[in-house]
Amino acid sequence: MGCLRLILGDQLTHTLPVLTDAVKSKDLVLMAEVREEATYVPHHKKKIAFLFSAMRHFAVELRDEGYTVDYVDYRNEDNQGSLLEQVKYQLKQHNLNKVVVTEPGEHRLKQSMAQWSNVLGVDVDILPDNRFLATPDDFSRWAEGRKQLRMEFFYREMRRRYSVLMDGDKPIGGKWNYDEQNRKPMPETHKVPSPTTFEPDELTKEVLKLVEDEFDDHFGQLTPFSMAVTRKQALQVLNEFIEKRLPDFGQYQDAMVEGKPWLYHSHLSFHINCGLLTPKEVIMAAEQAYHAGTAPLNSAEGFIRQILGWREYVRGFYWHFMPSLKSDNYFHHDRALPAFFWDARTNMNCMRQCIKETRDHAYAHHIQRLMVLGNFCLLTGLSPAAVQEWYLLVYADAYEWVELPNVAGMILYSDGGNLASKPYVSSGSYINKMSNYCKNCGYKVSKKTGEDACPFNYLYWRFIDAHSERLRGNPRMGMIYKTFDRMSDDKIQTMRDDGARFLARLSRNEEV
Ligand code: FAD
Ligand code: DLZ
Ligand code: SF4
Repeated sequence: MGCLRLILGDQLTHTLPVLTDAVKSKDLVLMAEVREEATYVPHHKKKIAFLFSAMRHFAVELRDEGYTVDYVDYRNEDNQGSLLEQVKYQLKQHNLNKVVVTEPGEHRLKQSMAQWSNVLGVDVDILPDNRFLATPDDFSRWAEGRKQLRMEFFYREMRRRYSVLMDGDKPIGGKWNYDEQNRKPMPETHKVPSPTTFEPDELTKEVLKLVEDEFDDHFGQLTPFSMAVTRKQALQVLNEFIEKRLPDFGQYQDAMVEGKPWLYHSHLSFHINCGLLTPKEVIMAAEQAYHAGTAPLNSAEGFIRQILGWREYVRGFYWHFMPSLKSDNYFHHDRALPAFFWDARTNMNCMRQCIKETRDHAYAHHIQRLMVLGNFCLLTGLSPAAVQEWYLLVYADAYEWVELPNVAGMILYSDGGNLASKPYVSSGSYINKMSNYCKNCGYKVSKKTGEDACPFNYLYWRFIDAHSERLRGNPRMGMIYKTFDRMSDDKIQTMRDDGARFLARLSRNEEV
């Protein structure tokens, strides 16, 4: 008797042991498009289309490799609606006596799977996910006894451990981090290479029709759809990134330009997170480009840090701090998400552009997620639960293990500073420096107070004022509180009044 090998939608990797250990003549591979996974948050239409299409293509590849695959599509009459019920059904149909699965990326599913053996009455083997370069235990060992869990130190250990961009035990070039050469705004006339796009094939067209019919009420623009949905296509995205974008990735990493969503970013998170590419091969490709002389060190290092550093760090952080990470609310924030997070109807041009791009592409780059959208969420005191759900559903690369640490730890500081050494907040001047959004805005970035002043300006100081008790003792906030303490009482009162007026309008869902 063989076993049932379940592959989840974000486990589309041929080298996972759940596949490589299979006895092809006996075992059955199960993949299923189920309502529970597609709707536990109402994911962006493009995210569902991307994942279902990638899953269907992956199943075809597995069959070509000789695996026996049961692929249960969304409208199949045998579809049981959830992973557990589908596994139960398939075990019965095929008389199999064991389930093998790779550990899932999300806590809710891991908790559920821990009960599967009892519920199903068969052995359930949950194998480690060997695509990550650090295990949750590695992270917890690293974290033990440390007062601060700064990514930079975790990253240095990962560089040493995998000998990436190293010269013996020293970092190549003598420094671990070249960010002082990055962070440049982009000149308006600068021409950015076009992103790598693909025409939908017949399989993808079927999925697009399905999503249009079944998920019409979900957020987001479904078409045009041009994402890579196979490993071969994902490799093409990687190769074109290394050749055309990586050289300038570093210097323009933080830039934002109206009408240019893709810039010099890699657009690889979709493909790494669902398994079409492994983080290791992406890191190696960037390192090779540096050694071949086609990418400068500031770009190669900056890019590698995002994957070998941030991506591995947030995954370890997630497992280390779950489940409390999800319910933490350090500032006791509870404001509902404003309606314009769904329809982009706001006079704040930076918010409008970032939300529109999110709606159209299920993508926004890091600084848009962090310093525009995230900055707004924290400064206006939106409820962490509402913000977490929004980020989890709107981006096609979002799974809770990566979304939650970024939202709770990085943008909202709702964990009280386990991830970030201080809240990532800024006034409008940062957005104005790094983008051209302010030129087309209904508000004036140069004005600090008044009806037409940039809301980020007074909201920033309102936040500093309102949370003085919690934040003043933080050494990294010292300079900010020095400046604040020099402000006249009149000025502070005007900020407070402007902030209160803006927040009241937001709570009444009036246009801002
Ligand atoms: P690039 O800029 O080209 O970066 C290269 C790669 O580095 C990415 O593909 C990604 O794999 C990795 N990376 C970079 N930053 C991070 C980070 N902070 N955490 C983890 N990996 C990182 N990333 C997700 O993959 N899924 C999410 O749900 C997600 N939610 C986020 C929410 C917020 C509030 C913030 C601030 C960041 C979030 N990120 C998330 C991280 C980052 O914004 C995206 O990984 C990145 O924008 C994806 O685009 P890219 O592939 O073009 O990235
Ligand atoms: C995100 C997602 C969606 C939309 N649909 C499915 C699905 O139908 N079947 C499936 O196996 N996986 C899906 N996924 C991915 C899972 O939600 C993901 O495996 C868990 O969230 C763990 O990361
Ligand atoms: Fe955003 Fe303020 Fe600039 Fe308008 S003026 S685009 S609200 S930062």
